[in-house]
Amino acid sequence: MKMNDEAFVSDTLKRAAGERAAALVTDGMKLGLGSGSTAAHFVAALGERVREGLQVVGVPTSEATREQAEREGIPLTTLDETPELDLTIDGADEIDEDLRLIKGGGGAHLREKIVASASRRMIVIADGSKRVQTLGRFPLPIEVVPFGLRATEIAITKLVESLGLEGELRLRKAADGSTYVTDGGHYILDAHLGRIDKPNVLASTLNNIPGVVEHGLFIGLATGAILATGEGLVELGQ
Ligand code: ABF
Repeated sequence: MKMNDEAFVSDTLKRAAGERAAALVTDGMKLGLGSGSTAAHFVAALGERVREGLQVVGVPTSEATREQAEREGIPLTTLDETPELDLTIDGADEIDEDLRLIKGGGGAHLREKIVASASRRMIVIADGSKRVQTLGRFPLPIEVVPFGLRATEIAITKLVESLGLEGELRLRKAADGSTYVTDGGHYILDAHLGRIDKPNVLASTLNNIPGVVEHGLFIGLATGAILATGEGLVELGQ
């Protein structure tokens, strides 16, 4: 399918960020391999370096990334075998000035957060349009257990309102119209909040709701970012 110009520019920027991230990897690194289209560019560039002799192992954050990494010939491991990682490279849907993220547009945020938490460093790669002053324009994915879904929805709505936020929760659908099911067998409620003024508070309180498995607010996990803009790469943190 031919990309339209905007999509082509975005993909070019994502590729630049992914290739820059792959250049940061050194021999012997234990890596977290992110998910999404930007991370796919990183995995492809990493695969080239592996085929040239780079010695690394990687923990994939989704089945899609696992399949791509296997095709690229990147040696894979698990967090059980390799519980402490050196570096995770992953995409994001929004990035604020404090490197707080909204992730999960692709539904992989549960494994992504676990892998990021096991990593000494996490570098986010994205096209520059993902950078925002305030998180929340992108709907916040909230992963929930199917059991008791309606009760969980009501609890989340009450919490959101208690924090002075407002917005609609929408059960994520798959392409065929069925309810989307994550790699972990859960559902996702996308919270269309518009803006999240206190992401740290929302992140910690969401975790207290029974039935909520995980959410897409990544607070204090990203140590750096590589943002590709029309003027070049912007590198933040490390
Ligand atoms: C994944 O990549 C998700 O957590 C995030 O939603 C998505 C970003 O997608 P893309 O890189 O395709 O813009 O990490």
